[in-house]
Amino acid sequence: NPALLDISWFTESMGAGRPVEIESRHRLRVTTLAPHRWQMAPYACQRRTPLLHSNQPLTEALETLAEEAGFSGSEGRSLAFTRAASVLKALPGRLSTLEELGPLPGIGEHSRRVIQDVLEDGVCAEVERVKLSERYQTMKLFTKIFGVGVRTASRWYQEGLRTLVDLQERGTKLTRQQQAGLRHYDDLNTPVERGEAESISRAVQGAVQRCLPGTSVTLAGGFRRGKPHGHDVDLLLTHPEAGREAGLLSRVVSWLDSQDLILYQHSQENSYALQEGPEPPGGRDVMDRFERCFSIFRLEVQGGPGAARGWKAVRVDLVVAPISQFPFALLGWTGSRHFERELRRFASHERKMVLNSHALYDSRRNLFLPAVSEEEIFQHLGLEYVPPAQRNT
Ligand code: DCT
Ligand code: MG
Repeated sequence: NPALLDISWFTESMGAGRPVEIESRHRLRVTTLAPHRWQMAPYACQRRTPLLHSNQPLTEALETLAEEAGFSGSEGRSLAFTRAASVLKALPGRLSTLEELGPLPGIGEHSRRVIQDVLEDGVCAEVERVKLSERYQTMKLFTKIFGVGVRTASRWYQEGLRTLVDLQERGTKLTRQQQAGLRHYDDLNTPVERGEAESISRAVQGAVQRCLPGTSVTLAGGFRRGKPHGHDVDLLLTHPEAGREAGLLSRVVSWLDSQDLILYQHSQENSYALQEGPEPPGGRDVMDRFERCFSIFRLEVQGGPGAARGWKAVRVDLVVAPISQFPFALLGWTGSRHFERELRRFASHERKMVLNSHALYDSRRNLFLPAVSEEEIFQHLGLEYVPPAQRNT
């Protein structure tokens, strides 16, 4: 029963908006784009990537290798696998042979081999080996501790540590953050449900209304992209009158703390000044310089893993953005991580602009480009607007 599906967004970059025929539930035949079936814009921020896609086993395999490469400090290799996975996520149908891919951008030789293995055998031996390796498993275990990154996990592995018990028994020096991460390890590695995120958002809403009425609280991160669950709750705070947000965060956190809603928190001050110039905030692990609170909330629950004690620990990030930077903060904190990386790469390589979560700077004209909405930022970049639900790259 052939039906027509509009994929104009998909072939946009090729200057064509052509329909394809659906032959069966999974097979798409592009009638006018021979010889290979699919074409795709080169940057992930030029594509629409929904949450659900048809190539899960392939993207899982590639993302395992991306993660493994990241654990080994091979950022370039990690990025190559992430890029390949991102392309597959944007395909409008299930891939059944490697040939159908054609010369799609961003899928290298190694990724093609992995895809071929999974298509032919259902699994890729290299991926299975990685998943079983002691190093990968240990790195995964350690990096899931709040406050532990690849470098620390790698050092512990080199020192012969293999389990969470090892960390405790050998008296490994832990930061206050890591101690909290270890104490709440199981809870923090249990997915946060959307309802739980909304409930935390309401609690924060209540707190800001007490401290500074008019402040808005926006649920960003994966939940804004439509994910049903996530690893944390990302909340952006802003006030419509410039400057009023100063000092807000500490008052909000104190109040939440007084209500026994906070199990752990540490805050960082705003260290961003536009006068500093257009460079993206420095430091490998520094995403932006907003005033920010990294916290663990004590969320009352009725069912689920924490039901017996009546509460569950949940990671929450509170970020305060001045109103003039809010659209940039919202865009930056909505993700996905790869979508953000691609936006910045597009801005820099294609437009000679510097984009971060604070501002957009045009290096050719030497000026900042203000925006009051995400849409306006896309316009400045000359990109078609991609709604949050389509940023799941
Ligand atoms: N982000 C980014 N670069 C980073 C880290 C984060 O651009 N190095 C952005 C993208 C998403 C947002 O910040 C929130 O980060 P996470 O909570 O890690 O991502 P998420 O998509 O919300 O994932 P999850 O659903 O697991 O929380
Ligand atoms: Mg998140």
